[in-house]
Order: sequence, then C-alpha cells, then structure tokens
Amino acid sequence: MTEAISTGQDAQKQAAALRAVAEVEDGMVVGLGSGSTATFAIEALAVRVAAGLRIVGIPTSETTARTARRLGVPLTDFAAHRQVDLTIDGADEVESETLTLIKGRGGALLREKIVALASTRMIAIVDESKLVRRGGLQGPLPVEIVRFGWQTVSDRLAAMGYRPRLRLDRGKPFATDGGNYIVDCAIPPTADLAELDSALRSLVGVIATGIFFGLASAVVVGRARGVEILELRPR
Ligand code: A5P
Repeated sequence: MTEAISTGQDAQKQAAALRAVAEVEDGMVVGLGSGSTATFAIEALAVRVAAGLRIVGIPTSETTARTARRLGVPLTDFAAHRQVDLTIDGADEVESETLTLIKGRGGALLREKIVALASTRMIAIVDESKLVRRGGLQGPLPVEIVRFGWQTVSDRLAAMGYRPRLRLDRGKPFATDGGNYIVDCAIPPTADLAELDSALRSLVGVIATGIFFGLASAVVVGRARGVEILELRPR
C-alpha cells in the first residue's frame, strides 16, 4: 500500500479545510471549490456525509463534480437551488487586510465566481504561503475571455499595458469548463484591485477576472502551529 506523503503545506491546507468544513450544518447547500485545498474540504465533507450529515453541493468545476461524486457527496445545481448557504474554496493569494482574493490560476474562475456571488457566506481556505499584503503581484492575474476574436481582446489588454499571455495546455489554448480562454495578465503594483476588476470587465470579450473583491466573509489560514481565522475588521 502506498501512502501519500503529507507535506507541511498539505497539512496546512488540510487543517484549514477541516476547520471550514466544521461550519457546515445539516440541510445546507454548500458551494464546493476547486483546487488542491478545496479537495481536502470535499474529502472532509464526504466523511461527515458518510456519518449522516445531509447537505447538497454545487461544484465550481467539472473536476470538483467528479471528486464529489466519487466520494459520495450529493450534488445539486442552480436549477434546483438559487442560493448557496456556504461556499468553501481555495485561493491563489489572499490580501490579509482586505480579504480580497486572487483566484483562477488553476483554471476554474467564472464558475467559482458565480457560486461565490450566490453564497450567503464564503470561506476561503489557504495555507500561509498564500497570504500577501497586495494581491496580484505573486503571479499573473487570470482573466477569462471569450474564444471568438480572443486575439483582439488580448490586443486591447496589451494596449492597456497588462502584457496578456494566452494560457496553454500541452501547446493548445487552455479551455475553461465554460469553453472560454484565459489570458494571464501582469498588473501594475499600485493598481486598485476593485477598480481594475471593473475596468477589465468593461472590455467587450472579457468574462471575468480572478479578482474576488468583497466575496470572502472569512479566510481560514492553515499555519505551522494551527489555523488562524481572518475576518474583516469593522470599519
Ligand atoms: C482554481 O482555478 C483556483 O481559483 C483555486 O481556488 C486556486 O488556484 C487555489 O488552488 P490550490 O488550493 O490548489 O492552491
């Protein structure tokens, strides 16, 4: 029997996931995030479901839907449930002061945002390496764009100075679950993320950006010595 070796980072992801899953209550509609940290949450949820917890999940990607089905977490969709009680999802970066998230480097983006927007609460779960002072500077900002004329959308982003690069998968354009493309952009270090999100979304052909502004109600951070919960301080 082989056993996966849990790295320190994985242990932190798993600890954050377990803490967030403790917030799930009987009868909830739960948004199921995408990525390695969210997978730990689905696994923890599956254990609770096997023990009798009654919930239904709305997956944020086809990969997540497959994982949930394999583990026995019942799924639903927006046709049956318009409102999600609690979404638990990972993030690529978390601004520790504002709880603004950068997401989408794993390729699930638009669906994650739709589920987050439909959620009463969203808990982001991360290991401590994801915490930053300013978001969008540790890596590119994913921007989901339509396929038709993507070159022209990309040209306009380039003219605005964002140095877009079409994301590739084995030499071909990477397609999201919705069949769209992603361009990874470089953003200026001084950019106001809320304004940038709005400016990018105003371009015809841009569908969504990886800036999740005002969506996380809390962030659970797995740290070497346990978990920390970040919530916005009242202004
Ligand atoms: C998926 O595209 C992303 O938004 C993920 O939430 C993000 O990439 C975090 O993934 P990990 O938990 O694997 O780091």
